[in-house]
Amino acid sequence: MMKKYEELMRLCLEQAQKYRFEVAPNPMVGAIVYDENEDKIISQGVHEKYGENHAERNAILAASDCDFSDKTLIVNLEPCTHQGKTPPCADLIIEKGFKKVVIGTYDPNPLVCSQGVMKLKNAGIEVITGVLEDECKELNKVFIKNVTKKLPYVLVKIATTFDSKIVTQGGESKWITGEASREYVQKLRAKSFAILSGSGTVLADNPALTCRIKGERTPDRIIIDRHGKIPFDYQVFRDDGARVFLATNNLDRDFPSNVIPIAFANFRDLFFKLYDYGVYSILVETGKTILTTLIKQEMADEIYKFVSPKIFGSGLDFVGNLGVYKINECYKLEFCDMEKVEEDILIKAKFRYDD
Ligand code: AOF
Ligand code: ZN
Repeated sequence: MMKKYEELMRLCLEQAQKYRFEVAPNPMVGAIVYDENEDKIISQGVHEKYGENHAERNAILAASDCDFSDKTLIVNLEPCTHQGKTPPCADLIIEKGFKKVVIGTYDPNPLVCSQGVMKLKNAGIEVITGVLEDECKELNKVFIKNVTKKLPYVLVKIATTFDSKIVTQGGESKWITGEASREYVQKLRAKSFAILSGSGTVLADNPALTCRIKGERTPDRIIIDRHGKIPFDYQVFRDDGARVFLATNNLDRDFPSNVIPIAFANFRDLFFKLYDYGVYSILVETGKTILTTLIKQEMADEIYKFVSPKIFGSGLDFVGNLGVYKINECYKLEFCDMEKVEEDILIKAKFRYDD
């Protein structure tokens, strides 16, 4: 039966992820009412919009006159117990008399936080947790950060040579990785609320920092330009419907209407402010200076390092001086995944500041 639950859980995740931007900062959730005796999906429900019905409620509504007493509910996130913008799902599940509930991962929301599982169990419902847990956590990693820290999830993308260089000693950086890796980055952009870059990169390359995949949303842009060095006719300031957050302490000028200036003390301060603007996740695409500061200030959550099969020898390293003298002073990561992207390798790792 576990294989079946995993298959159905995968289906929940597939449906849920379609509403990434609509539901934020709430989680992406999908639910299925399943008949184990008949091996049949009775109905499916998804959380489609922030403030509206949760997935469990939609799945139950879609199975209107069903007898739930021998049915199983599959859901990728623990059912809620709190009265939020919608009534508690756990109560509805109990009221409908479900036999079994299969859950992907616990809800880290302090208002829920394992109370959902407890409530269902206390009502005599069989509860199975941790089905496809890693995948369920991965899908909602932005929500997990948002609800526990009130900060955006920060993913750093970096493209380096085999010896971790990002520029040759002659100043060249195009292109280090292959076309497939660069296409992969476009997909990352499509999933991000905003892309962050700094004045060094913008002045050197004049990038557009848009998502070039047709039909995908254009992410907002965050430009770090403390002293206001970038002229407003640079591509990043183009009015293409995306918001442009200009992190600067040079506020004594006129800004184009699509540009929102933000004064900031450090990255934590900036990210709290951006979170209030609805920037729930950030893809960082910068050079060495910003990355070094982000790591030092413990603000990067994850890194995607594209490694090309090239060696420069000399040149610019992707990260600078972090003040590490002893091995036990180093910054720690946890490797999460690795894949071949045509000629390159992509390494995915999460920062572990608490270890
Ligand atoms: C969702 N969708 O399908 C589930 C959620 O303000 P509310 O009532 O929408 O409650 C939001 C919280 O409910 C959310 O932070 C999460 O903890 C929990 N579960 N939320 O938006 C869902 N199952
Ligand atoms: Zn709920």
